[in-house]
Amino acid sequence: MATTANSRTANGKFADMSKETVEVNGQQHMTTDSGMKISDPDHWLRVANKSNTGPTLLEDQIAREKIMRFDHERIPERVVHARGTGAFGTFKLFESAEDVTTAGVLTDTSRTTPLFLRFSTVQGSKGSADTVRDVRGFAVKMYTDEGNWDIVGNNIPVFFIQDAIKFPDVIHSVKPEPHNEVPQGQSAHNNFWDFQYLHSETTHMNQWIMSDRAIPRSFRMMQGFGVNTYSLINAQGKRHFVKFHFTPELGVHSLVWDEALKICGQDPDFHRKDLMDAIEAGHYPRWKFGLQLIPEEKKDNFDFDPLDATKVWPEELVPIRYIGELELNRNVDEFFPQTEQVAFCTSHIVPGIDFSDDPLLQGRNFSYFDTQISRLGPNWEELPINRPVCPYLSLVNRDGAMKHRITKGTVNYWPNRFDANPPAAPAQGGFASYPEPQHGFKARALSDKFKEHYQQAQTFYNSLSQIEKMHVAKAFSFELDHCVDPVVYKRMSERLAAINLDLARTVAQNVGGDPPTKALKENQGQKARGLSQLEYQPETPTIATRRIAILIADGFDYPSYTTIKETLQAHGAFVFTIGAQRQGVKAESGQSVVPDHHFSGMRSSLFDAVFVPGGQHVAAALAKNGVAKFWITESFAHLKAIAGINEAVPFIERQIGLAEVKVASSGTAATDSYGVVTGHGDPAATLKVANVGPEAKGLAERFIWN
Ligand code: HDE
Repeated sequence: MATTANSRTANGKFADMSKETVEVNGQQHMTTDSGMKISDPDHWLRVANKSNTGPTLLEDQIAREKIMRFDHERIPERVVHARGTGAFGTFKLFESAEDVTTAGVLTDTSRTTPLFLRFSTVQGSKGSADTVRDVRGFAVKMYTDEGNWDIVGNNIPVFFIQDAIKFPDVIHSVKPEPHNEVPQGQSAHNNFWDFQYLHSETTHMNQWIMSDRAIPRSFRMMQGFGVNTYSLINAQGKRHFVKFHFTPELGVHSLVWDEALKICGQDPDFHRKDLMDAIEAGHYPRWKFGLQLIPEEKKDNFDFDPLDATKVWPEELVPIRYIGELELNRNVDEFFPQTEQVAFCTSHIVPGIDFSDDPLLQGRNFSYFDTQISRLGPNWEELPINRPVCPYLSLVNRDGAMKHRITKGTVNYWPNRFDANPPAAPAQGGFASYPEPQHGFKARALSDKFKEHYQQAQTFYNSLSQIEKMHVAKAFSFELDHCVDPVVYKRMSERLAAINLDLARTVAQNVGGDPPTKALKENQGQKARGLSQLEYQPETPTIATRRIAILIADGFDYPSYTTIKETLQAHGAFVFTIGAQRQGVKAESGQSVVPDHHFSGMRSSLFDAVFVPGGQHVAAALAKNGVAKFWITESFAHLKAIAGINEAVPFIERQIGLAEVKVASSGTAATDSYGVVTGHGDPAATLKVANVGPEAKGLAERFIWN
């Protein structure tokens, strides 16, 4: 991916935070928090008797401060989305949406708006693994000229429940069970599936989370959705309902389940490292930003309610209008004050944007504001990561724990005799709520269209490719297998007959349910665009940032090793050499290469592809190493690109063990069979077949299955 000039330097948020930023630079002496220089940080003050074994003195203010600060380092983790990572970036419009909104951030194409984006998983605690099966959070804070605008979205466009009052129930059901705090970061347990069965409104969402969307290959390769319905208001006061979309330039790609499970143990930080490494290397991830718009008067024209967050707005009916681009281009300097203390609020909007009566959004607007108080205290909006970059001043919101800002002047109320800090009229940029007429009576009720729960779940399933459908069946089978209460797995597998009878029967068979014989709801086979992730392929497939392992052993062929490595690196791939030890490995022609990792330190699951260069003794040497052999077998099972040259070819063929992959054992041709690219002679010819390059087809396209 090309790295364009971006606004790193012009980013107003960096200038803002720099006021609070200090650096560990080796020059400045260490001090206490009150600024006094410390001469001995290693010993607690004590009575020095003959052998220096006297009592420790509580009077040591330096030691007390250090221990006391350590004792209080923790703050409550987020009650959901505790595990996450973030980065800074920018938002640029390429088309003004002034026909539907007055918001500067969506109309002024000359602006570069700074932002912070935090990705997360939902269920696990702060120290859980990145690659669990879960929804991913996609929370964007834009520091606009009119105040902060937060889109607190997910990588799945729908949600489990329709009414915010059910949120504590759905989250309790998925979190570790109350009696034993088991399992961590997993939905595969009785309580979750019990809740899902008892709330048929979750049926659509649980199709999505059992699909490959819930095990992304990278945060950079997922979509982001605002999920809830907001409003846009234009200069004439006209309202459109809106859903926000972020579509990744790299396409949408997932792990396979076996990989995801293994990576949880092999590298629990896999996703956060992937994001940081790409940004560090200058491969800035980008997303197109789009709007789906429904004019207010057309709200009732659909067979679903556009304010129901368990439904998508089918793109055939409401196309996405892409108007901007989001780019992430800088890692955080320190995790806690930035990623941990960033606090999002669905209620943070700017003039030109407003809410809707989406009952989930209304509850969220209360919850996010409230939760920040227990996590960060009442002055959380003053923290450097949270404060706006535009001028801001609240005359009345004062005091409270950890007040930071100093507001000069003699009045703290409005109106005041000085007319100090008057409100802004809408024409001066003041926010005015959309004057929606209201009539009715109080009731605990949702509209009738909210009662239909299966149609879009069927459409989602019908729209998947065969492979994706198979993954859904396997995911349900895994999850319900982990439920030990027959009530749970029996009735949940039966419920699947409301989606697809074959799916229900397969899952019931696998998990011990009673295979249903009749559909619970007839499936008419309706499909829709934008649901199968295979539709989201990059316009230009790229190998940049893909992790490629090169396996070597004594006697490897140096020229083919270097040709392959250099070509891949020239196209931005992250290449790692793996050998028996991190000690010099001798090439046939005498050169010595120190591998980046040794075989016991890494596993194939952590890489996207593997190459084995040729060499007289390489096959025999690798064949003696169990990890090297399994590397190839496992890579093939995980549908990864595998390539080998000359003497490496029979080694690869043997590990795969399938006759039909026997592709290039004779002649000089280079061939690609089932993603296994093998060649004889010239390594460049093999790379050509693998089609490594900006226009790459072969190797890069292999990744669509991952
Ligand atoms: Fe959240 N959610 N949520 N949520 N959510 C939180 O706020 C809540 C929902 C989402 O990176 C909490 O600051 C309620 C939908 C993300 O810091 C809390 C309801 C969507 C993040 C909260 C929902 C989300 C949160 C916990 C049902 C997708 C992480 C910590 C009405 C559109 C933000 C915090 C970050 C976090 C409440 C449903 C996404 C408790 C009551 C739907 C990405 O306020």
